[in-house]
Amino acid sequence: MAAIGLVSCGGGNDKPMETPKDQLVHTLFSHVEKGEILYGHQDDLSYGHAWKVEDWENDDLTRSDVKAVTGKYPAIVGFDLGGIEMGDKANLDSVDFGLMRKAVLTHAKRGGIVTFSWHPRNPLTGGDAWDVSSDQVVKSILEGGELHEVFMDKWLRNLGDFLESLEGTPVIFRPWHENVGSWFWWGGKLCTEQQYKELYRTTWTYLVKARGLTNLLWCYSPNSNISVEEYMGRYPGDEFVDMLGLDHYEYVGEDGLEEAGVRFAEELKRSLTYINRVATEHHKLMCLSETGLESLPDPDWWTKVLHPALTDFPVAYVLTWRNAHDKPDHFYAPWEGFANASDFEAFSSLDDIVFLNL
Ligand code: BMA
Repeated sequence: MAAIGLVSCGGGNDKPMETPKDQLVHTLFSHVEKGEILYGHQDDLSYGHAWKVEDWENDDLTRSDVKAVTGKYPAIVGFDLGGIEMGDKANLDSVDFGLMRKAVLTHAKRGGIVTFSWHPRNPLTGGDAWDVSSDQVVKSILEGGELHEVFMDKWLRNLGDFLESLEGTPVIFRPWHENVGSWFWWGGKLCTEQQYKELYRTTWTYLVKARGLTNLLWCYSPNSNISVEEYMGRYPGDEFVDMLGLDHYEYVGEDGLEEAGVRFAEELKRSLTYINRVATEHHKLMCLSETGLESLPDPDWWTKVLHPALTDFPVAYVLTWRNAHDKPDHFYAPWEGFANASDFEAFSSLDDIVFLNL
């Protein structure tokens, strides 16, 4: 296992000051150059399989399913901002935004890296991110739309306030994800390519230009099983994106576990091949922004399926999804006592895989 460390790239007086974002870009590229892949886990410090931080103000946030199994925290911890746009107290998975902020700062202080996804509500219908009952939602919040002001003055303002409260901590921000499939209201069939790009750019322009946030590393992360044309059809442009991501999961079908693993790896390699080509051409980082096999029925998934599928690509990080505290089968990393734990431990000890080494 390799160690993670922020690389200081401070220049002399003649060089412009590096922003927190630039420093994070350099840190990630330095791991990529060494052939290292950072491991990440969603919501790792807020809850895990059958436990949850409750009294967060008095909690030192040392509990982690990943640490319980490997002795190490993940290098990357993911958080979800869904609900921040409404000014909610807690996110869509009942994580208090106070706890989230504390966990972000705690993880960064330990030397780790943070990433944010965002499952915002549907502003037109009041439903959730998965409410695809109208294809007018994106249009309604863009300039000229009836909800544009609400989007700018409430939604993005609330989002900006939270991101600004992180004391300049650099974070990987990947809004409007899985945007080629049509399960979110900003998905492929729910808006035109042009509207999607405008949505992403409007978000970027507000946070970067109007709010002056220099700590956001922007990740564009479509879903998988799409062509490079579909992937790039909604690409917002080089100015707005620092990292090319991919959300890709393994699903077990009627043909069983082994075939599922083969399919997962084949499709992953196919997607990473073109993402690598585009990332090289556009000088961008790349990552596997979400992945996993729910409930981990494959005892060797980490070392026999995931790792071999990744090793040929300069992937900066791989993040497995959350271990829900209230849904016993909804987990993507092992927890103490789970059958697959020894393979995960072996994965965490591989030379090219980076966990947080305290
Ligand atoms: C999904 C599931 C949901 C969750 C959402 C946002 O993939 O895990 O239960 O609410 O992500 O975290």
